[in-house]
Parts: sequence; C-alpha cells; structure tokens
Amino acid sequence: MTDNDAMRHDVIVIGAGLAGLYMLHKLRQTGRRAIVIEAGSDVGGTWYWNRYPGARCDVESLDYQYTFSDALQREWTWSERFARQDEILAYINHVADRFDLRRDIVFDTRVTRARFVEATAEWEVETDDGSRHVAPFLIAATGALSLPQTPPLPGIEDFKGDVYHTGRWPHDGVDFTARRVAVVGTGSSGIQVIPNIAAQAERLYVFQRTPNFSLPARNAPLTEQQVEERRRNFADIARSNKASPSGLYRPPSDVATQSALDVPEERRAADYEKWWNRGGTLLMRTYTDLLINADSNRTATEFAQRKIRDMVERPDVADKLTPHYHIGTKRICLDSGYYETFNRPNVTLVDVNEDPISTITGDAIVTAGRTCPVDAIVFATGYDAMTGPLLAMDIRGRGGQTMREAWSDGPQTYLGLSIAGFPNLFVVAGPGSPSVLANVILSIEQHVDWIADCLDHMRDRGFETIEASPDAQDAWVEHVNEVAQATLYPRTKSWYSGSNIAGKPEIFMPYVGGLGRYTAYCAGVARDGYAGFVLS
Ligand code: N01
Repeated sequence: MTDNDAMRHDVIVIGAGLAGLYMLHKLRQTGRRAIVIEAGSDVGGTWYWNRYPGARCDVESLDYQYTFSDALQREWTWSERFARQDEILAYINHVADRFDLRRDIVFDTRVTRARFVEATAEWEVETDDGSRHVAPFLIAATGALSLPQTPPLPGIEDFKGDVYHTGRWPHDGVDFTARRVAVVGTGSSGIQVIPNIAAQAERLYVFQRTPNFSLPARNAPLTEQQVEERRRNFADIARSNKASPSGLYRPPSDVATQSALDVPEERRAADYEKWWNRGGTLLMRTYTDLLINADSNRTATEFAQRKIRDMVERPDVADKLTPHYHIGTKRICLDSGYYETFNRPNVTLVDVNEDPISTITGDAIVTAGRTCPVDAIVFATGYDAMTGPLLAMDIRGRGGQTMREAWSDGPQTYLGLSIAGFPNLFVVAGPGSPSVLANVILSIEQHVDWIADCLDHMRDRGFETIEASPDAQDAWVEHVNEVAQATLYPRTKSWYSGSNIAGKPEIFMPYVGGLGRYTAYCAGVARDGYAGFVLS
C-alpha cells in the first residue's frame, strides 16, 4: 500500500463504542486530530448491536456511566436500577452529541488491515471501502465482546426460517407472536432473551449445553432520592469505585469482611438470603473469599442450586438447569424470571449433552431424540471474546509480524494495553487488563487517560515511538496467569479463557487482580518514566 492517497491524522481509533468515544474526546482535549473508524452505522458498540428483547446491563446504571464530566452526570437521569439497552444507547448518543464527536467518526466502515511502517514510524490502515488512513498512533477500541460466534450446525444453510444472533439484532425488532422459536445458548444473552421470547412465541425450544448460574436482578425504577444522592456524591463515589477491585459501588457498611467459612451455617444462610433478595450480583460479594476458596464457594454454589430447585416445578427440568461449577467462575448472569420460564407449558428445555442436535432441516431442529419444528432460530451463542475482534483484522507490526503469529499461544500484552513488536499501538481494555472483570466503563476511562498521558509525555520529550519490551511483557503475562491461578476462575471453562472457541489457546485472559490495584500499577509504570516500555 502506498500512502499517496491516504488521509493523515495524528491518531486513528478503531471503534465508536464507549471506549472509542471517550478516546476521541480525550485526544481532542489534548490537541490531537483523530479519526474514529466504526463498522456500525452509529455510535454505541455493544449497545448499538445488542438490541434483543430483554437486553439490559448487569451493572447498576448509577455505576455504569462515564465519570470524566461532572456536567454530564448532572444532566443525565437514569430511570431504572439496571438500564435497558435503549436507554444506554440513548445515553451514548447524548454523549456523542454533547461533545460533538460524530464529525470525526466514519461509520459503516470496517478496518481490514493495519501495518506499522518502520521507515516512517507510522501506522497505515485500510478499510473495507478501500479508504486508507495514516497516523503515528493506532488505538484499538474494538471491545471485548464484539465478534459474534455462531456454531456451524449441520444443515443450517437449508433452514428456511429466520436466523438471528443476539449480538446482531435487527433494528426494527422481531415479532415472535404465534411463531415456533428455538434459542441456542444459555449465557447472559440467552438468559435475558428467553423469558421475553417465551412470553410471545407459540412454542419455544431452548437448546442448552451448559446450565448457568443466574441471580435475580430485582430491577426497579430508581427513586428521585437515589438519583440525587448519587449526583451529590458522584465524585467521591467515582474515586472510591476506581480504587476498588470491581469498580462497583457498595456502601462501606455492606463491604464483606469475613470468609464464608468463618460464620455459622445458620447465619450464612441468612446472609445469602439477604443478598439474594437485594438482587443483582450482590450475592457474590457476601464474603471475601467466594472466588478464591473452593469450600467457601461451595456454600454459595449450593445455596444458588437450592434456589433453582425451588423455582422450577419439574424436578427433571430443575436438574438440567442446575449448574455444577463454582458459582461466579463463569460470568454470573442476572435475570428477570429466567428459571420460572421453564414452568410455562409452551417452553421445552433440550439438553444437547444428552440429546445432541444432529441436523437442521428446512423447518426443524432435529436432535437424537426428537424433531423440533421451528420458524425461527435465535443464536445466543456468544463471542470470540477479547482477542477475536483484534485478530479479525490483519494487524502487522515490526518485520511484518502478524498479531495472529505473535498471539499463536494466546494473547501476550504488557498491561493489557501494549504489545511487544507493535509500536505505537494501544489496546483499550484488552486481554491482560481488568476490563470485563471490573466495571468496564471505569476500566476504559483508566486506559484512555493513561494512553493520553503517555502521548503527552512522548510529545513533551520528543519521542516518536513507544513499545513494550519483550521482558516486561513476559513478566506481565506471567503475573496475570499467577494471579488468575490463585483464584477459582481457571477451574471452569468459559469465554474468559477462550474455551468456547474451538482451537483457541486456553489462557485466562482478563486480569483478576482488581481495578484499583491495576490502576496503581499502571500509574507507577508512568511515574517511573514508562518502565517496561522502550521509547525512542
Ligand atoms: O455468550 P456466552 P453471551 N450448542 O458465551 C452456548 C456479556 N453480556 O452472549 O457454556 C449449544 O456467555 C454456550 O454454551 P457453553 C457478559 O459478559 C452481558 O450470553 O459454551 N450451545 C453458552 O451457553 C457475558 O458473559 C449482558 O457450553 C452453545 C452460550 O451459547 C458475555 O457478554 C448481556 C453452542 C453462549 O454464552 C457473553 O454472553 C449479554 C453450541 N454449539 C451479554 N455454542 C448483560 O450485561 C455455544 N453455546 C446482562
């Protein structure tokens, strides 16, 4: 590629979701000309694509918002404890308008290739419409869960009905009234969409491979008092959230201080009941060690298993719906009436372990034991998480090395934001950073601020390139693994470790050390003159 006809910028950002938008705002504030290239037709990323019925955030809306602008938080009012997709998308659109971001975003354009040209120390980027862009810096704000995955079920190409993926939902919605529908997959997306489709459809078949733990969201409208209280204390709470492991607010009186094993059984049952009734993911924070001590975890796991049996009328169905892994080690789901949906006469649960799908015909899903006639199939089968969106582009660093080659044994990053051999490339909330294990908006803000400070540092001192040193990267990858191995997370197969994708190297990808600790570490790296990076 030559850069004769290329457009030149100071920075190229890929993706106009929550990360790309704040990155653009920050780059402008620090006097840089940036362009954002976005595959969708509008802003929003995840919240642009995931429009399936029941789509909601599993982080409380008062926590799930940017903190960088006090004016922004004052003028936006969330309506519910857990915001619906359309409300979050409206918020993101408001941010885009308020900060006049759209004029530097090109929509409906997908980055296909990016190459670091060593002679000029610049990134050359190609898109699917044939346009070319050149800039010294490239920032991937491509999201962790943005590359949907659909299993290659035999016969799917013969199916004559409608096929949907929750992560690519039609903008004008889908009416399932009087239709026979299959949902494949019972992760967060499946668990949200299933009760909504069941309420509409004539018949619903749910194809489940692994049952999941889901906690009642207990969603409700926010009161004026709750909204005002957060508004008043916004800066203080944001500061304490950023220093906490999860980035989520909990009043000090509610912060766990004990092991589950340090309290008598009766008290433990009462504690779990209390947090179960409060709703959301609070149950997982009842004690300090639920994700590090198998015996402690077992107490919460058994509590949740009993709850499923209480909610599901038929014992054989309840058995199939009951997970047998450590609760919380796969992403915990939140629901509104998920388990109860299986008490409905129009809903059938098919466990594909005992009754595998053998083929799909023009109008049915055929398993070993039955034929399920359907008019529509909804795949809620998840994503090639964290690495997928990056590897979907042909990214080449020094010496033409591809990212796919560099990551053939799994993602290798320094701090989850930089990759040895790929100078001047930053990843926002990438593998090796807290990202999906913490409040992702705070993770994004921390990365964006850090990157912007780093670019200022380089400009002030006349550096042209920054690159993670292989040694620092190796040490970070080892640290990320070590911290993960000290928890129960790696004991369960999940998209956190890539085990949902055939052939993907199994490595626990996010950093489980907590947002606060990670933020302090990154600040220390910067303070020490970007220790572990080579600047030239
Ligand atoms: O995807 P998933 P998701 N045959 O990978 C099954 C976030 N999110 O879109 O577990 C049959 O979790 C697969 O089975 P198994 C959140 O972080 C948040 O639901 O691999 N089944 C699993 O049941 C979440 O964790 C929100 O055995 C097959 C399901 O498909 C992440 O996104 C809402 C199959 C995929 O579950 C991903 O959630 C939605 C096959 N061949 C998403 N292949 C909220 O904020 C896969 N499966 C609430």
